[in-house]
Amino acid sequence: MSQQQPQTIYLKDYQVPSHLIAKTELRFELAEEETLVRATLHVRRNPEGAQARPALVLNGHPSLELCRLSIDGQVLSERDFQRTDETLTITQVPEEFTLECLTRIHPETNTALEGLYKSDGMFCTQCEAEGFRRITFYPDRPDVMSVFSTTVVADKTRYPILLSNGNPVETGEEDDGRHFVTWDDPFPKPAYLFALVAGDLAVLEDSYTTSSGRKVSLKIYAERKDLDKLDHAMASLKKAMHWDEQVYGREYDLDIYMIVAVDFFNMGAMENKGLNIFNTSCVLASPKTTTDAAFQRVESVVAHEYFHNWSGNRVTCRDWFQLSLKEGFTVFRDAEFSADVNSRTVKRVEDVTLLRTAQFAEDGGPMAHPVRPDSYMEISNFYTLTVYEKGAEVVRMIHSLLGPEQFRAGADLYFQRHDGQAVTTDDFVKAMEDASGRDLTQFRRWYSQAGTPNVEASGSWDAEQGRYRLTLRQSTPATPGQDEKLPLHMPIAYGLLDQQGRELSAGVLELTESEQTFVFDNLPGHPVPSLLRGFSAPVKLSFDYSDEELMLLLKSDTDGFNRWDAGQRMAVRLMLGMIDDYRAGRSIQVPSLLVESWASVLRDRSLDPAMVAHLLRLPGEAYLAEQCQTVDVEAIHEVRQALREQLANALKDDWLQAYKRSCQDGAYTPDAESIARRSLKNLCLGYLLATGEDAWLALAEEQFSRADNMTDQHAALSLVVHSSFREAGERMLDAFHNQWQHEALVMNQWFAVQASDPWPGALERVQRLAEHPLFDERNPNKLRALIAAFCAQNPVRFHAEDGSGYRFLADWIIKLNTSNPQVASRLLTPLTRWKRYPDAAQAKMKSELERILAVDKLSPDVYEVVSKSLA
Ligand code: B3K
Ligand code: ZN
Repeated sequence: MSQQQPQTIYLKDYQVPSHLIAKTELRFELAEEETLVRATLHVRRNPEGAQARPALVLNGHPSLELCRLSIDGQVLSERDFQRTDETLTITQVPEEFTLECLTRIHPETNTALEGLYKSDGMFCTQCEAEGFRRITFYPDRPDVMSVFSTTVVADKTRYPILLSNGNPVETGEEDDGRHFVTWDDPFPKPAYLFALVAGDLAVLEDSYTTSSGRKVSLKIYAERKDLDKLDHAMASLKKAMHWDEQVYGREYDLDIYMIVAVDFFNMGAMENKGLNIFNTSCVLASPKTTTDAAFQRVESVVAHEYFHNWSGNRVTCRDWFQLSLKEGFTVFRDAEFSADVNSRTVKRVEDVTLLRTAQFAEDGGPMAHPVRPDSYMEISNFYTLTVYEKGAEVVRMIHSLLGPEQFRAGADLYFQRHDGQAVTTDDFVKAMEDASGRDLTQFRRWYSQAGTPNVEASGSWDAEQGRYRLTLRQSTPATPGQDEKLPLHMPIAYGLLDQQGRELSAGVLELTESEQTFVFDNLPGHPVPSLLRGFSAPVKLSFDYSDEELMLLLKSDTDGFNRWDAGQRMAVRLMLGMIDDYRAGRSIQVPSLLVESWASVLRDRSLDPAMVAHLLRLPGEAYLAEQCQTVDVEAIHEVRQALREQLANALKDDWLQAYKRSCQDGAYTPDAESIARRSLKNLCLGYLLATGEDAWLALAEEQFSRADNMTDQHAALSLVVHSSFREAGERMLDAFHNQWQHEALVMNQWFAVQASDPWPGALERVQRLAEHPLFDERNPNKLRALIAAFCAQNPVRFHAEDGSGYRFLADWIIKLNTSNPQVASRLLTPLTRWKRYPDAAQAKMKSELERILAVDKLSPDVYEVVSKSLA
């Protein structure tokens, strides 16, 4: 190894901070070549700290240039403090004092996009988790909460808009063409919620009157060219504010709520107090440039960041091991919001698909960790599907166990008890227990135990007594560092159906033991169990259903989610059989059962169109891969393609009719019903194209050129580009490029469609596109559109036999390791799964990981993921 190993931080080593900062005053002088930051900290010893005369240890970063340091006005000399790469220590400090620190920083060259940096000429910040230490020396930990006052000074022409957290309290001009604004945030907050923006921005303004009658000014800022794409975000924000009042009784607390859209951003968005900063991809939306999926993402991310104002900001995390305290809870809140304002079943199907595909894979891989991890090297690596999505499932299970009223009482108690505090997931569970009187001791294991539990269900029928016995057995596979697993407390929502599909009984079973049998009496006949309704626990549930039973559930279950799941179970089972046939060199035949059930869904006019598109979508390649012991990427791809083709041909007329039925007149709207129609229509178009017949190409071309919205245009583009109509695909790509080359977000789609094209030649094309003038390797959205789309959404080409895909990714990781370690480490995911592939592929993937590990000056982000993957 060519570098020092980064330190591992453990939850068990947590200690309260030695000092508290009552007030933080900041003054930023922003300029093109450098930025000066003057920080005035009002410090006092923490009476609850472990030591009587503790040294003051501040976090820092090698990029900080320390210009001056003083205590109570006395300038310190170099002998008075010690500096390392990561810290600044002052050994002798009074009980209470004012520390003044002047630093010089360089946002203009900051490519890591952490701390203060520039995005397209505007200054902005990203401080969570540990970005504030790149701005000034500070106790950069979430349990140090301080009141901030921030003055921003910059050239008035270039940066007319100067923003920070809280309310603007003073503005003024200096004689040299600069101006300033001072912002005061009255709510104490940790440094990770600090934000600053300076730029020449346009704004959409509106207002919202809270339930208690306070008027809040709402402002969404973006570059002038994007001002016409902010209405959807504004409408979403108002909906979210109203929903949180209705469902959680939570009102907004400042006079102003701001969102700023920036193009260079490592993640989706950030909930800084009163000043959210968003990736443009999560805030801009207009019918012509934005797909339905992106419209819905804007709505849910705007809501998510808004909900953080209570679950995250008013009540924050004690330390970063508690990240799911705010993220799991807030994802649960935003999912319920989306379910309430759109289609509940569709939302659940989408979320569970993500969980079962990507989170289950994470839980079964080398980076598996509990919802509350107990150690990390680099916290940025723990903004994971486990912390977010599984964390939300854990909160959902508490909701199921307590019921809505007691859950609400628990949430009220949590917010009231901990307002203004930095707390733990345990405090959250305790509030739920205290409000409901329920004992959640065993339930807490969900926070500390990693891995996806298996639940095996089996039933036995006693006809004489009319008795059905349902036995559930649970076990959780070992994960890195956790060999022994204990039984979990899980709610299993269920229903029993009779052979005609009528519901006999329904409820929630509580599974707490390794094995438990539940007895149902007085039944008229052998029931068909519908288990884990609504996906009531994040587990893999198996039950030996017959084909007929699955058909029955697909047709009649009252639980929409389980209807969909019955179809998926049937398709997965048949496809796994076909994959075996393919590998054994046998011809692959579509089982008539699948054609019949697909036909019955397609022809059933009584079904909610919102569900039909989901019911008719074959399980994705990544989900199928999850079901295989060893992943044969090619077999999975070929079988899925062959099945699509055969379903396409067998049901051609039905696809066409459903396509026609789903075309709608009138202006585009992003409501759930219209979205469902477009989704069904485009699913049908995909099947029609899969027949390979020219007539359907003409239909797709017409849809492409006449579409008045991006959903239909993009669907036609990607379906044709990924189809056997190669020349037509090229023509469409050119047309799309010419039409949209000035819209950055639309061009991301253009890159992604090509990167995910499963036909041969994709890698060469991606390599060429990396030289395209619109590609910018400093912009994470572009990296995701091209590099991540190829490596994570194009399995057949990424896993090319010659290892070229692996080499390509490793080259990019090595390059990005220096410029943007957070993004580098995220892109790594597909390589970390090497143990799931056949031996030859394994060896090639592993050797690329080893090549990365040998690189000089590996960032902690990349080092942690690579070293754990190789362990
Ligand atoms: N809290 C931020 C995520 C910050 C990620 C830092 N690496 C966005 C969110 O989850 O709402
Ligand atoms: Zn969040």
